[in-house]
Amino acid sequence: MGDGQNDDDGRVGVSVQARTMVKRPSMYRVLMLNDDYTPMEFVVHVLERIFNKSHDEATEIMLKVHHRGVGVCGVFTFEVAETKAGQVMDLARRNQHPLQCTIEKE
Ligand code: TYC
Repeated sequence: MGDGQNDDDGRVGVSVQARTMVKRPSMYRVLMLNDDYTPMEFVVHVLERIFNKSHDEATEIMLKVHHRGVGVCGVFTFEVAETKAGQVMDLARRNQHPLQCTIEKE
């Protein structure tokens, strides 16, 4: 104890791990892809339900994806991004829509 690097047994590495633990986590964009078949209202519903968007925000994002091919639904830590992308794909599959969602490191 004392210098933050050596514990009572004289082993090193404690401060290295402590530094790792306080780093900000990498962030990941959840992207939604356009397709010709998924109804616009379904995409808006997904954005409201899974990404907590207002109806106006959800409509804006949906139209952006519709016109440009891809759009950002939100930015999250890895596990949250993966979970939300999975929830989108599950909901789409259960409703027999081909809607696709992926994640990408910021
Ligand atoms: N292009 C679809 C249509 O015209 C609507 C749509 C928007 C689909 C966004 C997917 O991620 C999407 N019905």
